[in-house]
Amino acid sequence: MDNTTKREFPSDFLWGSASAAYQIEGGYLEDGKGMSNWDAFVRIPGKTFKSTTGDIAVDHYHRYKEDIALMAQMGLKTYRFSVAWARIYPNGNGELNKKGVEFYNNLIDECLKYNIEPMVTIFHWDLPQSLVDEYGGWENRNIVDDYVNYAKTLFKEFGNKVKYWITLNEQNIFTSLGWLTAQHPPGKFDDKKMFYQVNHHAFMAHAKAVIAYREMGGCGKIGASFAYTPSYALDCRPSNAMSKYNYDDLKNFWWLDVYGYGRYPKAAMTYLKRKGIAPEIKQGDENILKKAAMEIDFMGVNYYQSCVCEYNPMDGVTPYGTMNTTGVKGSSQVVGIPGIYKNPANPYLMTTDWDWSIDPVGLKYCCREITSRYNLPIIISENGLGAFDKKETDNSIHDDYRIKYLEEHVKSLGEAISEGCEVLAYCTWSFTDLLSWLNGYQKRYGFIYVDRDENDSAPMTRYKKDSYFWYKKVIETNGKCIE
Ligand code: BGP
Repeated sequence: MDNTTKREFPSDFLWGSASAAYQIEGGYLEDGKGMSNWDAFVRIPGKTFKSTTGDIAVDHYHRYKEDIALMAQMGLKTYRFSVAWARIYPNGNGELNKKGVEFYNNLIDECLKYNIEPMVTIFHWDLPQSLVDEYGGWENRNIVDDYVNYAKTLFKEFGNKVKYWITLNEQNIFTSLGWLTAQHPPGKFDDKKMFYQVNHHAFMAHAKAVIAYREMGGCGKIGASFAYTPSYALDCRPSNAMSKYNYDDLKNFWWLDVYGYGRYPKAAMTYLKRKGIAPEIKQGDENILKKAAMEIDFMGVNYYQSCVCEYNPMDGVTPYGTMNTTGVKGSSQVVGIPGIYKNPANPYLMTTDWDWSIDPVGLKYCCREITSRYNLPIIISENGLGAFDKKETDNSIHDDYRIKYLEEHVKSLGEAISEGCEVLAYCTWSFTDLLSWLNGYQKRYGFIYVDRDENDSAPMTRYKKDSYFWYKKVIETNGKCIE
């Protein structure tokens, strides 16, 4: 707590890096893969930066061996990737696509060949479009059975080789952007009632998959990954302190408490009931959520930034402010819920070109909160800096800003560990550059520069950035080099 303790990472600490199928694979209709909701969404004019798609992405589908060899050279201990549901079940349910299973078997084997622990995300936002056409996807409770069937297929096919499973990636983000702000599929605006209902379906899908994993004898580790944006009250004015409390109940604990305790936060639920937007919960659901909460092995955290909470008057800002998807600093607007909270900028923190605050302490804050509140081990499943990178004429990429960002966050994580948090893994976002959902290819996160831009005919050659060599050293010394 006093920051004087030595930062030590456990000897079996998993230094890793993460990706998601839609953002990296490409091959969007190859070898029997079906269309996903994202394949359909990006074709609607104006939805993504310069109309970018993941049709080819960074061609990992064909270059995974090259990418994993680069990971091995670096000494990476774990590679977190997601499975594209529509490669396994092109229609979401029904007939299994053997070619899809084969691809992921090859990918997993390639990791294992180099002693890289595969960490598999079951759902990272790309939903088979057939399920949307058939019954509305996550809006219909039928999704729970189809998701569980798909998850069980993965456990059966890969369960003997994969020891780390992430059920859902950032349920809070894909539902918020999908049903409140219309920025992700299905592109619905302000459908609050449906937003909470969709979330309840997703919680049930997560919970039933966790229970199924155990029933199938799975002895690896399983949990969900949450996009955790911890909050600080603007000042000690009681109304601002209370706005932080409300923000946490509505924006953080609404998800974390269900994963960790199997129940919704009471004040938030009371508020939703009063507004008539609480989800329909069937008899027996609560027991299932509670059972799954007892069975999860870790809390997955995707951490990028913290936020500030201030009281927001009834005629104040809404959740629908402009988001910066261009990299033009200062182009995002303050958002909030009228009468509850708003999130002004933090005057003590610098921001990225996409207006995300840079706050290494926030990472420790997340770990401490999870440890105190849920007493669960933690996997940092994403953390990284999106930036414009420049490839020099000699093909070097000097991303010292990324090194600085990651170094400060790793230090903070080390402090969390020395203060009693059990952290199993740290995955940076991302290993190679890849598609940023709404920001095209210019917002880069990787250790490996991929020579492509918004133009699909680019060569896609891989180049090591300076941060590649930095992370290699961090892994080699188990974090000691940054003391
Ligand atoms: C997380 C997602 C990732 C990734 C990352 C960076 O929310 O899980 O898939 O995209 O954020 O976000 P962005 O690409 O918007 O900068």
